[in-house]
Amino acid sequence: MTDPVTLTRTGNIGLICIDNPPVNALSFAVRRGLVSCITQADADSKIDAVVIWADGRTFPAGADITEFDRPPIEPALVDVCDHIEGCSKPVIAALHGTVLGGGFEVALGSHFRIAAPGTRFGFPEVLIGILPAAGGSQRMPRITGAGPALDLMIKGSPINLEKVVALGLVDRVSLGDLKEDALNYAAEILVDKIPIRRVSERSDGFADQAAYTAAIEATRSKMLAANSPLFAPMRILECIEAAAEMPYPEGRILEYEKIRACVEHPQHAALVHAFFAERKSVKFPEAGRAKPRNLAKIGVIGGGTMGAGITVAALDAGLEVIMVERDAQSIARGKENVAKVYQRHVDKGRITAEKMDAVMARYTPATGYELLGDVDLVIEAVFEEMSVKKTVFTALDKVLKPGAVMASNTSFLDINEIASVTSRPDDVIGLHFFSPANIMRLLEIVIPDKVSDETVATGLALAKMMRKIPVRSGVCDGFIGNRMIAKYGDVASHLVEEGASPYQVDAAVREFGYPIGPFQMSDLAGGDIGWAVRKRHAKTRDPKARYVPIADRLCENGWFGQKTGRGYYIYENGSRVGTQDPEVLAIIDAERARAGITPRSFTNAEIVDRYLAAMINEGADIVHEGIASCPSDVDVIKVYGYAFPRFRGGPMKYADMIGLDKVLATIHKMAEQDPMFWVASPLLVDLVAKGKNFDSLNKG
Ligand code: 3H9
Repeated sequence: MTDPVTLTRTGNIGLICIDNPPVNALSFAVRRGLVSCITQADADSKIDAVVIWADGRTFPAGADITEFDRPPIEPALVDVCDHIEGCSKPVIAALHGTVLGGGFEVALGSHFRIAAPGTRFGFPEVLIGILPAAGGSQRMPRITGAGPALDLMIKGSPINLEKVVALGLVDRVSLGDLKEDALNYAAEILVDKIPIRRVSERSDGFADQAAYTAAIEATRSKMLAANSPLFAPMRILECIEAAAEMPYPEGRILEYEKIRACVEHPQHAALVHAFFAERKSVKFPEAGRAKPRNLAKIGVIGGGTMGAGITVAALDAGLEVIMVERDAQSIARGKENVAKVYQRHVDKGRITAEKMDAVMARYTPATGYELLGDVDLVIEAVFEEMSVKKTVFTALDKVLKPGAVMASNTSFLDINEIASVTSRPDDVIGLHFFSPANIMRLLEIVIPDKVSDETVATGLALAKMMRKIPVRSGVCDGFIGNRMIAKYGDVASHLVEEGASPYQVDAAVREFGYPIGPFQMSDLAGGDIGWAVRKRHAKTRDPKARYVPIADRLCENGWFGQKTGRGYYIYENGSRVGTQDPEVLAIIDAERARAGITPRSFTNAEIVDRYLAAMINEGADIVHEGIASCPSDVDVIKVYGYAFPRFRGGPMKYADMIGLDKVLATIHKMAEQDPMFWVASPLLVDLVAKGKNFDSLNKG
């Protein structure tokens, strides 16, 4: 294996090059190489200054996350950064790409920093439940004070070069070739005899002690008020607070203690799982077998909330869009829906009016299919009814050019049946967006039986252009996400029928980490949507299956949730925050009496166990049937489309963490009460019997 870190010499400047694709992560070999090269450069009398530079697309994007579940190997990254800082000769970090986490810490361990335009900087450790622990939490506030360090480390989102320069974290911007400019900068430092500046010895960030303390206290109060369940952010705050209170060597020890606590916390393992799950889900087998078709111009059928959201996502991706609606009035509304999004950007100063005009110039409204002859792909987002979809696809089949991809945004319906009305089922695919489609990152790519690899690869390419997180799903009622929600939604209604109030169920689910509970969600989405689905299923529903009609009673009253001012909650004067409704509780009581149920009390833990067991069991069946490629795909869908708390990794990861036997025990116990609803997934039974977990199916 070639060494990923090398030292060469140009005149009297040593050039340390890191070469560890794809993102130059600071693996053991890179850390060892950095220490060794700095030691050599320090001892080499022909070298007077050192540049650290990285080959490829970026300066190190952080510690190597794949090493986190292995025993630590020396040198630790914190020692590497200290070793760099301890070098007796000026060390200049030459930065480009995404300077993140440990990579940023290597840069802060260096004495001077030069960066290429477009470089992004950040401390995303919090997103995997840890903190910058290679001295970063101690060094950054020494330059910037507490506020910017708290902001960067607690949010975890990157910032651009201009901001980093303004904060004093980068000394110079390279306007030409970065490597050459860094070597010249090193030479200049030597000629001008600029003294070495070690960040750990600086204290300019503490100059305004009152401002430092105020920033810490303001953030602490905000965090306490928000009552976030996340463990790492408060540890980050404690480290930054300590930076001003103790010398660097002591702060470094405290930083180590805090990261140990983070690493041992279950949120870390769950978040690392989520990180790799997201990256695994995009790897479709079809993409290795076929190339995507060209995508420049697309059609969107429907200008409602969904169609307009998809249109905005496509315009944002740089595509031309033709939106088709059935008549002048509908298309006018569709256009307004699209324009509204950009107008809001203009009003908030995010884009200029000229930029809005330029984007809208790529948008064409239409009331017929005539203009669709040369589009590369069409996404249908019309009313969720098979006959309507079939009419649209039959019409599209007549006008689209050969090779145009025909996508349906259906969230439940059988795409094989939709494809069957066309002469080209190999071009038909499901692209299930989530509302609002221009914001939500999840995209379920649904694979019908006859679809070609090329069509799937094109769907994936569209997802990439739109910066979506695509997940592969087979065809079944509701695909992965909505099929699961149907199950645990039923459990929520069972719980209410048996004695919990919708308000308690919502509170228990929020306590678990969801932003809102299932009944709040129903009110937000509109109770009529679920009602339509239930009516559709009524014909095929087994009369022996348990059915709770409470939601129907609410809908019969026209209580569809927020949009009607009333659902499970009352929304006074257009408020988006609901209050409890005694009339809803009375309806529930009446339905319990009708069903002959004597209500009993539930603990929140009992509610969550049952709710999650149904979700996990359905997820297991979905994997077992091959609808999802692996359990981690189910996790990605739930986290990105259904607000499952990311810090718990997703339902399948959560099941692994609490123990599959425990989940199975809940299912068996519930089956005693309702054996028709609670059928343990064969996959779950098999894994428990073999002492394995869901993660064992994620490999490969
Ligand atoms: C840290 O630094 C802790 C320190 O404070 C010290 C503590 C002691 N490690 O995302 P992509 C892989 S914590 C290992 O598709 P992009 C990734 O899995 C770390 N592997 O590309 C994928 O592999 P594959 C702080 C990593 O262009 C491939 O690289 N840093 C790492 O869309 C391409 O990734 C972070 O959290 C890693 N650190 O985005 C940064 N990063 O091809 C995390 C990536 O096999 N990374 N890989 O699927 C990112 O945010 C994005 O990957 C990045 C590139 C923006 C860099």
